[in-house]
Amino acid sequence: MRITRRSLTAWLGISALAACSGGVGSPPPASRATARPVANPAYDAWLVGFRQRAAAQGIASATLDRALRTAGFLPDVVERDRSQTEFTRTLEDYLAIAASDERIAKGRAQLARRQAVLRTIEARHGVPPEVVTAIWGLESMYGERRGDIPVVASTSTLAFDGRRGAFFEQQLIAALRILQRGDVTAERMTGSWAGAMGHTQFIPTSYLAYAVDFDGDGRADIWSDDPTDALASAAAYLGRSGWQAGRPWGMEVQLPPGFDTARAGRGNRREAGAWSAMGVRDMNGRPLPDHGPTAILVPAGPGGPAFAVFRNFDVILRYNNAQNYAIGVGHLSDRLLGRPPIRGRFPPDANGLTLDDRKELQRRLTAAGFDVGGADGVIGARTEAAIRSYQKRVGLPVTGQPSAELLQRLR
Ligand SMILES: [Ca+2]
Repeated sequence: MRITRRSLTAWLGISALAACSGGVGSPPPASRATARPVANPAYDAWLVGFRQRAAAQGIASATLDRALRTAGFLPDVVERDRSQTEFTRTLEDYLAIAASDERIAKGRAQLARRQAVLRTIEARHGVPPEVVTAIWGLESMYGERRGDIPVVASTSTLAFDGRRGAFFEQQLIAALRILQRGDVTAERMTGSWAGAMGHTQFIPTSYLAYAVDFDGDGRADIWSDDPTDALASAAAYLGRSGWQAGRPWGMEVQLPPGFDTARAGRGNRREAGAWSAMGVRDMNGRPLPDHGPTAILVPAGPGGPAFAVFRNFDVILRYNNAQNYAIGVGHLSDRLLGRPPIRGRFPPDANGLTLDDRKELQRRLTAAGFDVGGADGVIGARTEAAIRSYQKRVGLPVTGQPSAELLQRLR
């Protein structure tokens, strides 16, 4: 069943981070507007046919009648779907968001607050508190951004729209099965524009496959304010995907001079000892620990940070099949435990600017009166708009693009 989640993220081309955390580049659309359906005769006609297909798959007409009260064509969901596909970020930008000061601080507070239940979850599913908390942090900012769009509406809109119609019709059928079981009402069954639900953003098929009732009230409730069932469900997902208890996801490493990066990549696994024999070391200069078959990743190319990844890295990818996401979860989980930031230096970006340069550019734009929405070093829509305003004011060609010359001019 995990294939459905993989399909979703492969289709998104990014992690759920961009899909649900907002503020990562494009201005977030007003969710209230998104949730307001508009009349669409073609959608209504599609629903007639869908009702027959749902009935053939065992969905009772009473279930359909109740659920479809929350349905409706959502043009903004289609808009999000179209704009999402080309959206990618470098690992450096991704980590600046995924392991931001805010996400680390909030995660540490949640980890401390929920230590007891997270330990109980670990005892049952083998996944440690910091990893479950990191997934929670990336998926919904610890429950702050669970999504308020009725899932029957979002999945039916995307099933009707048809670009990924078969996939979303499968999600819609799964959502109806959840409703038919009585786990939640259609009104409470809300999620992101793409139908990812609750604290840990399960799509409906993932819910059917992995959601657990951990607090024992008889329902796997991933929608409630209390995250217990959602956190246990994420742990169950990883546990059943092969998580190895007591093992790390991976670690930052140092490569020897002249390391052939053709040897990097998940397809090239070796024993830790073989990498150590080539001169790969941990960040303290020691040989690599043995956690089974190990791959070396060099996501920013030669000269950038390098990582050794173990079996549990692949398990995180089963949750969300994007390399940046898996490194983000692993690194955030390390930071939640108080471990250090990534020490390797990312090379300058395509504009010739380092992260420090980009932060300085944002600080100087802010000081000059152009709001960038926080100097996190990530050049998003607000920073680009600020650059355009600045360029217009000082009489430069209006490109919205950061550059070394622009930074120099601001100094
Ligand atoms: Ca429960």
